[in-house]
Amino acid sequence: MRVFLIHIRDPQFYALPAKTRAKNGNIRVMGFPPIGIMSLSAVLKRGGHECVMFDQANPETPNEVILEEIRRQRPGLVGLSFLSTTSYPYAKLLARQIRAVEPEVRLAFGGVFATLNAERVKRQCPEVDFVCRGDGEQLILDLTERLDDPSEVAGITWARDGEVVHNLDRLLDRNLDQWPFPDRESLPLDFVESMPLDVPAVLSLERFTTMQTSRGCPWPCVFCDIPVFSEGKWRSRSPERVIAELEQLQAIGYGSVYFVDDHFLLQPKRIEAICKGINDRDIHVEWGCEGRVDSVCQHLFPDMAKAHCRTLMLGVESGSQKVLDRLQKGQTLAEVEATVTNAKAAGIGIVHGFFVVGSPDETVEDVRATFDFAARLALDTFGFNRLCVYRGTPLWKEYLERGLVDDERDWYKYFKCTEIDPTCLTGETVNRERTAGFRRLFRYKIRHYPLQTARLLWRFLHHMRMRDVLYLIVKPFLGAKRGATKAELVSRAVEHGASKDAAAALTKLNDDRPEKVYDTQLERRAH
Ligand code: B12
Ligand code: SF4
Repeated sequence: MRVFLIHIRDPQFYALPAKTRAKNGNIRVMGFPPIGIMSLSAVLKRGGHECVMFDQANPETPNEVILEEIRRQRPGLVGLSFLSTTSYPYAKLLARQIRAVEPEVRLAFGGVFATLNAERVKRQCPEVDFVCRGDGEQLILDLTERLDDPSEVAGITWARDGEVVHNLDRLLDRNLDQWPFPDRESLPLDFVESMPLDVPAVLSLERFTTMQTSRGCPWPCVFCDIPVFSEGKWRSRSPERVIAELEQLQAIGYGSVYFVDDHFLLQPKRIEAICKGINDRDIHVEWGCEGRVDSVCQHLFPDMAKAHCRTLMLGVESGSQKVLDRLQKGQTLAEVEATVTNAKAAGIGIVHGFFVVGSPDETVEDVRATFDFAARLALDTFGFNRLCVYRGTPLWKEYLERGLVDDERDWYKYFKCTEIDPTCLTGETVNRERTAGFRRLFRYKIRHYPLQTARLLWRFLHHMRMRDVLYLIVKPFLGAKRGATKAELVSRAVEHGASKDAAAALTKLNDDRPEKVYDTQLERRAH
């Protein structure tokens, strides 16, 4: 069967770095590759199907081109893949456009958001035949065989005689080694480093890709839906498969890889074997990963550094123990300090801290403590996002009980907690404190970590234009809230809070609005 797979993006989350092309003729895109559809494409091809992928980050395949290709090639199934609440409006839009031009084609949705909201998505978007939940590999193979009667396909939500049917869940498959490596070479795109500041990843302009070496996380942080998505389980690929994939990536010219695992630092034996394998096979691809600060793998940081781990991203969240406990993060400030110190001492180049502000019960003093804590830590980079609440998380459940959200009315909306929770500071206060906090943080870093700061600036200058670096430095001191500059929109080289706000606002609008925003983005890009 011919299957089309489309990775849906909201334009706020990728950028075209330059008009230059890669040596192989591919268009260079700054962002994370669509590893979800790449994984499914490999599985389909191995199963004897034909698969054509599209990524909305590709300026040469706007929706109109995708529609034309669907008309021309008449695939048996079109799968739309998207990650989050903010890309759902664009998925709906494309699904409706496809249905309008091809009334007969079978349409499927998949990804985390669709999984956690399957029945509601099916009702709101009846144009889509199948909402696919959880892992897609075996599911899509099964679906291609039973398009006409999917009643036996576990993990899908569909409609029979106008009634929404929620088939049984698929059993979690622990054998991740059975799947082929993602199909990274079929899209005419070369990805380079992801947004250097929002998510610094490996901070390199080498040919970049992502890998998934494990899935899931068993912790109960109240703002996170991964434990629900992964049924509280952690599953991993064997070190041998991970090393073989890295070896293949090196052979085809990739220079940096980011592991999109939810918690890479979980199993010491596996990490030890991966690091050993990397060295034994002379793999020199640089990599980055994420993990918890209470990881029992810290003694392996030196091994990881030797095996070219360049970036370690840690979920620090807050500099207030009270807030950490409120978020059920299950970690202490002392653990954060020890982990950052250990990682730097081990020689890991970039240690990043993910922080959130605007949490329930957080006071001005807590926000200040967070920035002061971040300043004192030997972190190289940091991000301070406003806490959001998604359906599926324990925090959403709490908000339902407190009457702050309504499942029927609000399930597809993107809320910052400050917008709806009276126990949060106001958005204005959080923004004011964040600006002031950044100033103190930068001053502290320059005074107490001059070498580290200089090294980081040098690194940025190596990869970013001077203009963007300067803007980055002065931005926190500008005070007044400003919209995204052209440079921000185009290069994503600087923090892009305003674009994110736009993405969030879009989830709350009527269904016709994404169409207009999409058109505006295309026009803007064309100029
Ligand atoms: C990497 C990542 C990013 C990258 C983007 C990656 C990309 N390609 O664009 C960056 C850093 C840019 C990012 C940004 C954001 N992200 Co993010 N991200 C992730 C992360 C860590 C991994 C995703 C991934 O690569 N998974 C690996 C692939 C293989 O899995 P997959 O895509 O899910 O696909 C599998 C299945 O879902 C299924 N499948 C997928 N599509 C389809 C389609 C069909 C037809 C079928 C049958 C099956 C199927 O099959 C695949 C193989 O099994 C996830 C966490 C997670 N575990 O998913 C969060 C996550 C998806 N992100 C999240 C959020 C909130 C965001 C942001 C809104 C954050 C923000 N406030 O700025 C933005 C929005 C981005 C956007 N618009 O899509 C949330 C989503 C929560 C929600 N309910 O909305 C998650 C779940 C993390 C979390 N717990 O908070 N993200
Ligand atoms: S925030 Fe991180 S540690 Fe907490 S549940 Fe989510 S993935 Fe796990």
